Amino acid sequence: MKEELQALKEQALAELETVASVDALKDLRVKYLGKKGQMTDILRGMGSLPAEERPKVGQMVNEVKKVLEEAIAAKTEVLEAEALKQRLASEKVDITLPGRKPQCGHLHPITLTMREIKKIFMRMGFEVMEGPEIESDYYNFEALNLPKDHPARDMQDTFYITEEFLLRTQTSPMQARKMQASVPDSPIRMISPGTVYRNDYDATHSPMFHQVEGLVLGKDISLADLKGTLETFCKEMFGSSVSIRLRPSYFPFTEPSAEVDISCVICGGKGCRVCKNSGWLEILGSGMVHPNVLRMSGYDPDKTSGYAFGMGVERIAMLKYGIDDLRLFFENDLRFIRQFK
Ligand code: 2NM
Repeated sequence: MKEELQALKEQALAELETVASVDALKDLRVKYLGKKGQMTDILRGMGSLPAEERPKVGQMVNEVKKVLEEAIAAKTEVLEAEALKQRLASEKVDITLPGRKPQCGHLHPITLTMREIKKIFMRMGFEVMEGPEIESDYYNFEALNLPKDHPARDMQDTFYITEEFLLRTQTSPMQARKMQASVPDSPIRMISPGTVYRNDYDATHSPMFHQVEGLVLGKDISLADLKGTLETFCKEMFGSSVSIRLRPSYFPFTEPSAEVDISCVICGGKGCRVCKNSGWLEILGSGMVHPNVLRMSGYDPDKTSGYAFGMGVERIAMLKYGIDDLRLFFENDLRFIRQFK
């Protein structure tokens, strides 16, 4: 048995000399010292030795194991150092290369347009008030003089959550809230920007879109104030060379009502595809606040008058940036979105 151990040791050490890689070294370790290795085979024979021989042989087994472990460890160190040296010689890091630029996000064109609209009105002294997107039937319709049989209240056009609650179809409910929260007949000059929802989807309608609505109330506020303020807004938004015109219209919450058009920003009013050869673009709805709306929110139409208006942010952005399909805003194609950095 002693001879067997001696032979095993010599054979292992000889083989170790020829090993050239860390992987081969691992194999060698398994072959001699592993659970199913040659050392284990020899140990199995211990049982047949006379009792007095066993401690001596046991001691020798431990010595051989120790010698082999140490030799393998030493060789591992040598091979690893060699491998590292080779890698350092072949791998080159060019520390003069410029760093990678971090990808930086930016605001969505609708957010940019929304901010610009808000800024213009803030400069004119308007306060900005936001409200809930889930509204009651009362604030979204009833308080704004939309009768029960009005087509906008149809299930086909409005997303109802329950019979009483819905996704707001306009931001004006916030204005009814503001009137009701104010001391009756105190002046108001506000805009309410935000997201609104209507059951509609094509190149010019999205079920989710954005609006800015405005309300100005006070003593002797007239249609002249409406026209002057909205003309200033349009010139700030689209350039000082645009002119505006008011066209009679109808809204349930205003009387009289008017559409505000701007001279076409594409052709300058000569007529083109975008303005359908009319020279004008519809940009806003507006009007003098209906007496019923004032009364329902605690204002006295004999003491207070005022105007209101509303605009679609997507439409403004489309005209400002020359975009012909509104769906582009919400498809999140980065090739489109990245143009508005
Ligand atoms: C529009 C057009 C005309 C409007 C009315 C009101 C309120 F609250 F005073 F009744 N807010 N906004 C209004 C008027 C909105 O959007 C096309």
